[in-house]
Amino acid sequence: MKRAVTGILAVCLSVIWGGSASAAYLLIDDFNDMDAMSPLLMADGLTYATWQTNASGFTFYDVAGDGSNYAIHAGASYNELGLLGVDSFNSYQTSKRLAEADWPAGVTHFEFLVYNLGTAALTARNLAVTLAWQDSLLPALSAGKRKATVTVALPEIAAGGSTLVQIPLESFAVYSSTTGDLIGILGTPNNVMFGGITLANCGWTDVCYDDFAFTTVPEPTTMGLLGLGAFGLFFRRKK
Ligand SMILES: [Ca+2]
Ligand SMILES: [Ca+2]
Repeated sequence: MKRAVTGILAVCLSVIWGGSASAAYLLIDDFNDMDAMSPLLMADGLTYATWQTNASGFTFYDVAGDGSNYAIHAGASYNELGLLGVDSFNSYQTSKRLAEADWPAGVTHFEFLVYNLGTAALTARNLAVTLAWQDSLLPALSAGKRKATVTVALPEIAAGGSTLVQIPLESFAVYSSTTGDLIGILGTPNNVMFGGITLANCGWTDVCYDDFAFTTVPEPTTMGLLGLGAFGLFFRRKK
């Protein structure tokens, strides 16, 4: 009986774990090559998506001080950092966009790191994150409705600290007057073609960004079940 119960628990654990074992991670850029190009996976195998600001230039910051980890610094006077340039979306060719075939299964979130490189705490503030999507797969939408913006509330970041921003892709579906039509589309990333990223109001002194990626974040309910299952095994062992 005990073995049977343990076995059932193990099966439950493996089934639950199986759901999150498909964790996906699609790196857009870690900036460690100090190159303005993104290592974004493209349908044609080329990696020439470029980062740009709405003013000229940005720098790469040596986060660790030993050349092992660089981040991108949009500059204190700039207010927009973009990959492929969401606002000039039409000027880019289809081949430069992440294609449907490149999406790893199970992606749920868009994430990136924010570093505070300064000697004072970075006060909490809002950051506008825009993702854009390939137009031909969204035929019903006009040009102004191919992108969606989420306002992220950054917490206070201690001097020298960092924070990981994780935005559920589904939250991009709930947006303003111009992108409401995207409801139901952005939550199914396997069916759309990714077109670009823009961070607005991001140009602060001593603030850098790193590790832009699409990833899988287990749902709280899954984590709760995992914890429950682990507790069950622990409890049985003690008996
Ligand atoms: Ca890095
Ligand atoms: Ca790069």
